[in-house]
Amino acid sequence: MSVEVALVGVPTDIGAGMRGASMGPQALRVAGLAAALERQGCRILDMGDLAGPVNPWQPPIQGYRHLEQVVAWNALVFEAVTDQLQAGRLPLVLGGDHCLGVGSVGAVARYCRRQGRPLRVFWLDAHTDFNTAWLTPSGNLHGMPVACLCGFGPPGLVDLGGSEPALRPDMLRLIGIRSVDAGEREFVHEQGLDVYDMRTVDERGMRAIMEDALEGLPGDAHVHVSFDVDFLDPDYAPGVGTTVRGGPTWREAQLCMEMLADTGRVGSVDIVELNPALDVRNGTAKVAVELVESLFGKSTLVRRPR
Ligand code: Z70
Ligand code: MN
Ligand code: MN
Ligand code: MN
Repeated sequence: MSVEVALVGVPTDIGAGMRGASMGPQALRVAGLAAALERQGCRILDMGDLAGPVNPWQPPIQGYRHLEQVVAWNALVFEAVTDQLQAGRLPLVLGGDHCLGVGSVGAVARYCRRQGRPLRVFWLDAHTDFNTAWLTPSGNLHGMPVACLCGFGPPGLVDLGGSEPALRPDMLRLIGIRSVDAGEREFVHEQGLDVYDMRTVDERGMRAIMEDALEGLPGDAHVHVSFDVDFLDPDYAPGVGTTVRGGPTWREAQLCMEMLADTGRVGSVDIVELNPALDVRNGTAKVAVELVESLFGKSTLVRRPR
């Protein structure tokens, strides 16, 4: 049995504070994403890129920048991801900025709810993306998708998949966190999000925190991985809009991906925030592809798997 992976390009930077993430889907393709997944035995169906509104590059209005355009893009993402899940394929969403997580994870959550399957979402990121209009320092919606998915955000985003919130906080595991705004931090605590920040990764190690984050994963669970490339240390991944020092090394990130792959439960993935305008010879895209290859089963194990 081979997995059929549908690449869904989402060339947008409307949710970000910097232009350029809209070039991410092509950079990932050029870096050899399809060939890497084929090496892991996947069948690839490239659906091309979705076409949404252009970036009007306006200041925020009442706490949100480009809300109308973010809603329009996410409606397209929601529909495209739903279509692929219903066709029995694994959607691999190529961003684009992280605001698309609202549509992507929202579609996965509704699909799992209807199938009666438990869902666990791994949010690999330097940021918690848990801002709201009243907490945000920037108005950028790529800093808000986790809050929107938990029911805190504007109409058009919180109700994309129906009237209930897409996620309960206990369905989320946030890994690699090291940049959280002051009000956002309080809200993360108030909502009880499961955050594996870099201090914890340093103290306990990637293996222990991933074991913890995977604990109790039901055998029939659907695992969604939302991989913000700024998760990585900028030494390895300079091509992102918001670099934050002190992230996982290449090898730590590989272990994280390998442990997710070992679950055999990965059913949908986002790769977001890659910004080719800030990259060096597409190197960050290549690192992202290497990590995704591990997420789909590439292993450096020589000893027999346990
Ligand atoms: C900040 C904000 C953010 C990504 C930056 C930054 C959010 N917390 N997310 N880059 N991927 O503006 O809300
Ligand atoms: Mn993010
Ligand atoms: Mn981030
Ligand atoms: Mn725990």
